[in-house]
Amino acid sequence: MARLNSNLLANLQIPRPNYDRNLIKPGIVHLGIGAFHRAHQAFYTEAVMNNQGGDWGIIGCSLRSPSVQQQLQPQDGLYTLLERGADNRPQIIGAVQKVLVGPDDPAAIIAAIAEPSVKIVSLTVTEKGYCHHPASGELNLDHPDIQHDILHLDQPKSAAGFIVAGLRQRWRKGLDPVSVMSCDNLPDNGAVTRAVVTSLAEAIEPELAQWIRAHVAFPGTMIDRIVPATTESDIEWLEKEYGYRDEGLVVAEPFSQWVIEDHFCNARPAWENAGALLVQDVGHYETMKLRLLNGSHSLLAYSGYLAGYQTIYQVMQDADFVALTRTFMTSAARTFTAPANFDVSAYQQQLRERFANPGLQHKTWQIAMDGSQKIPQRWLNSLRSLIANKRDTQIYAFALAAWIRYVSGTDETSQPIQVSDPHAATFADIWREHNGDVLRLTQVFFSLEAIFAKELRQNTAIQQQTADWLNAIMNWGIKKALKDLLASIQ
Ligand code: CS2
Repeated sequence: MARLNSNLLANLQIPRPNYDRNLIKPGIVHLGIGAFHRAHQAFYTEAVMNNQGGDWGIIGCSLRSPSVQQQLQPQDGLYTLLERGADNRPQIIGAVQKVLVGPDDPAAIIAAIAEPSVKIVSLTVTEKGYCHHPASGELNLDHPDIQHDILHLDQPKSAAGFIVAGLRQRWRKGLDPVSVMSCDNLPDNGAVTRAVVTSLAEAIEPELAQWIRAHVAFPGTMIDRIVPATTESDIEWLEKEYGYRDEGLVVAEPFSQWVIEDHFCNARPAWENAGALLVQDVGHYETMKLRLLNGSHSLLAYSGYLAGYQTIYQVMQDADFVALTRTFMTSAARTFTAPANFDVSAYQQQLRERFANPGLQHKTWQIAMDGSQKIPQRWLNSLRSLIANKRDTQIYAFALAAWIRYVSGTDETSQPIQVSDPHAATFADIWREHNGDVLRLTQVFFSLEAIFAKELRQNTAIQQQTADWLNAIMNWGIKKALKDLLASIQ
């Protein structure tokens, strides 16, 4: 079966780049070229180049594994973005010009950032890729990758290290600064990125840090599109329907949203012409999305997995879980100010419909990953606000109980759960040590400073409530505990 590449393009009966890929220069270096970036920022950038051209080629960088390079290099950087909703809509994206792999050739990534035509460095490196303390937003100077980068900035490992090294080259060469744009699901992602980059620069070369503070912009963004990991059966489906093989296939829902703080220190693509919203302040959008969409996602991931559901679609076929989602969203919506003129109930309804998209095989296990990095902004900030306003916190206690139960590493049929989290070993230790005493176990979880802010570490009432739900889940199973929760809230 023919593999996707430039020569094959002319024979395909599906939308494809209408600009000359050989003529464009790189304008963006993207760190963390996973499926999410390829379905989101690359898709918007592609639309800009299709409509009005411009030198916005993307140099994609993987900071860990060479797999995306292996997928895209033989395909000349081309890949299919397949939207799955009421119908299937494939499109070939041409914006990615090259994929570099950090561990293989760190100097190439630094040199790419220092290319005169490059104007933006963007990132999707996941929450833990910032090497920061989630509670304070500050760089964790003890992180092994950061320690390494302080000593060997010419061969960085961390995202911040690559950015500082690239900016240092631009600064030394007297080039314009580039804007550094985070596209990760973190509150105030622009400010977090600025903090980690400038702190690392400060630890290496204070004058460089000063230049960065004075000249580099760190726009914040809110990004949204559900992009499950591609499966072999997706690739086979495309092969059967369209007659070519694409190892770099990306599957996404039709919906996408991008809100960007209009604060750039260098040129940017006219993403607003491709549907992005350029605003002065993304904060309200970001909080709303993190607490409603991602908050529900994590809740459904832990509780749904325990109930035996593999995908979010399956979870949403269970009426009790739909009721759980609705109740959770009502509670979360009490904790933030919505963006001006925004219909939050319509947004919630739309989220439930998006979760129920039968075309997406979005695994509960995938979303359950890295809970320690996600829970603070998805649940705990809302929970603190509910506590401060003396509102009902049951649903958050239930959510936390489901998470604690999940990270025990064993499911309700005694099968192992592969817990993927930087703190997985600590969670296993806590379970081993306190298995017989649920309240004590819960208290020890709440004492983890990397996850729980002081107010929650000291709040015995919420710990007791969580322990009660954990007991319920352990004694009766998640489905019965959920019925009780719904009965107690209604
Ligand atoms: C998900 C997100 O994996 C997860 O944790 O909650 O990736 C989610 O699908 C995106 O943020 C949607 O925009």
